[in-house]
Amino acid sequence: MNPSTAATVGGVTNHDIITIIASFSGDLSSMTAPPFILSPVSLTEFPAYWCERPELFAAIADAKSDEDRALAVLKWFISTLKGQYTSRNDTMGSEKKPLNPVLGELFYGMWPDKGGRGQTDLLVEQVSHHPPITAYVIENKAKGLKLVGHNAQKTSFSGGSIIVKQIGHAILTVKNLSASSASGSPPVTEYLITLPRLRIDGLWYGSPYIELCETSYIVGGGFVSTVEYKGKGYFSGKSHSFKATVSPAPGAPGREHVIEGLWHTTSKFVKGGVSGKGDFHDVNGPKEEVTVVAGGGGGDGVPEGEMGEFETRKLWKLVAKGIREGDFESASREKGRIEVGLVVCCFIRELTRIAVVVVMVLQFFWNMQNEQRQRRRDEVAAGTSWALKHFTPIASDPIYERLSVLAKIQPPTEDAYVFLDNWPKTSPVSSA
Ligand code: CLR
Repeated sequence: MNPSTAATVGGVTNHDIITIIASFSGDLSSMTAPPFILSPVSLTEFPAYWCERPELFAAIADAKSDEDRALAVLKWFISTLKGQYTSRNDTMGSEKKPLNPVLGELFYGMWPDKGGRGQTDLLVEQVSHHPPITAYVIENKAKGLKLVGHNAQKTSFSGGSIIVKQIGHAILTVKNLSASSASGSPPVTEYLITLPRLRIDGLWYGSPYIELCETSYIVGGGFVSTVEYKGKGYFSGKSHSFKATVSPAPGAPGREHVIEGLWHTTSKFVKGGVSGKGDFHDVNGPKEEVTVVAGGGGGDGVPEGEMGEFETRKLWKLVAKGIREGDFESASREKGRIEVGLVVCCFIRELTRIAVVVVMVLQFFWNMQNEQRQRRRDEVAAGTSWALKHFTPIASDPIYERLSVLAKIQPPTEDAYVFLDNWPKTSPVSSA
């Protein structure tokens, strides 16, 4: 990323400096984060990144063979990475601390049908607060596609960066809509999708951004895709590099494909490929943001079009407004600062900005420890269990167990949240 452009968006203002100093009582956990490092978006909105190219998701259903489908799933997956991991830098200047969802928080959305690709629906529920776990479903009924997954993070600090291990996985189910009893093809094909490890770099410049590392897998439908991630200075020398190998699962027929490129722009086949086509994915074109819908009750008697108290956009409305206005203020002052051209003043502000990010990182780990303590307290205070609306937890996921062995994925089993298949009656909300 480019620290100099990041620095001109939502920088530190004199006002920020005064508030930060005035609010500091010596207790790190009591320090209020300045708006420039906070994002007004709750983590429950993040699962929408999985479908910002709905046509690529729908294309999975149109594949003609197992091999084609494995490539279509990989293409859709790789094409989500730009949104998942670089979009805050693109829209807000740097990676920021998202709002930490409350237990039971809900987010509903959809992507409309266009050109016969079918409507895709999104449902998200915060299924745990300590530790934070988010469960989601993305379904395109017309195409017989369903993605169910959950997400948690385990963070640590290494070599000046925050390392985020993603815990959880997703299962993509592809229904064979044309399956007749005679065709011999299975009625559903399941894919296990695991998630990459992240490194948050740029902390010492005060401009955090994400680099992906290590390996993630997509296993199912007779194929295993292994995606290796590398940053600057590794195989291509460029940041956001990846190399994906699609090979037949042990004992299954088919060819091997190898793809290399940059996940935030384009990639090419370096081995295999389909009918002479060298290009694999390209995410330079526009993406489609989710349309938020109110589902706060639908079936529960709440008037349609009205959001329930636990729906993300309503729940965080005032907080988000505060963060946005804080940012707006700094953005407009930033403009003034450039016009005046006070180099010394800028320099001091830059230093403060970096110091504040460092303090926020420290605070982040401090809070994590407190959270551990809180968790133990929560466990002791039994009896008060919150009823989840859309999911049931299971201790081990049989689909994960069956597919993970094919790529020797560790651990051999994981817990999961089973979707109750109770879509609410939702209605579009104006984006205003
Ligand atoms: C959530 C699941 C999404 C992908 C994704 C992208 C960005 C990640 C986020 C996940 C989890 C929370 C996260 C965030 C980037 C920064 C943020 C790790 C994995 C942490 C909590 C904030 C760090 C604070 C510094 C920026 C100061 O599919």
